[in-house]
Amino acid sequence: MEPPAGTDPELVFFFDSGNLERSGSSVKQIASHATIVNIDHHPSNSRFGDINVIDPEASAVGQMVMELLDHLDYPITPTMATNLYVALLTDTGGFRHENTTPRALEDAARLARLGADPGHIATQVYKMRPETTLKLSGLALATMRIELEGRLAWAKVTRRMLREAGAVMAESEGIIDTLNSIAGLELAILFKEVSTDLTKISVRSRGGVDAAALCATFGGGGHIRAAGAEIQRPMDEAVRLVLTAAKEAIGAASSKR
Ligand SMILES: [Mn+2]
Repeated sequence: MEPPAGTDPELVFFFDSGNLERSGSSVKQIASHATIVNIDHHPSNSRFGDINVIDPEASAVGQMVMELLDHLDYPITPTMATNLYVALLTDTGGFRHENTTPRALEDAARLARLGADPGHIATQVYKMRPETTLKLSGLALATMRIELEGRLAWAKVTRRMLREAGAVMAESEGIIDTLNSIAGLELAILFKEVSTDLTKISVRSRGGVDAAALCATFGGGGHIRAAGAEIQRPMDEAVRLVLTAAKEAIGAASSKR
């Protein structure tokens, strides 16, 4: 985020930013002499502000902003309600993640009463994909393989598919979640061919496997349920290496149970 040119603010608010590094170098420079208010819900927040308001119980920072506005007796306009609703919707994965608490749903209902339109917002957020994205998704899902009696699913995105769909690699982002929607699945892996000798992987785990630990073996990282890595190998080699490690990890996780 760039500050407006020619400004030298004395007070800077940070929202949803676990650390100062995430906000870019120009902000950091301003922050070196401004007063910083750090409002966030990441438990790992580095508390870089002069004032730190951290609430790991909040599903979205938008909820913390609502509390702040209430505290200051500041009315929430329909535009503000719309933006705050987007924060709640997206941070709960469309009210599907484990952080979809009663409080999140109550706050969403309140924002809807204040003028946020849930149907319209969902359309704007989730139903605006270009058709090239769906074409790419179709080509990639056609390569899907299911192994270990349905516990492991994987698929590939190649540069050839990008050309065929008229898409760019960034459009492959949602494919891993489609793979991860299979009933009974424990581990989903998507292989992305970035170049002849660079393959990226996205991993999702719903079972006992730590996705971050699996990706760490290949120099990557992330969270227990969602992680990734960049592997300096051609696609086919990366597939072989990662699948071997993934099957071992699934085996080790199930023997622990
Ligand atoms: Mn957030």
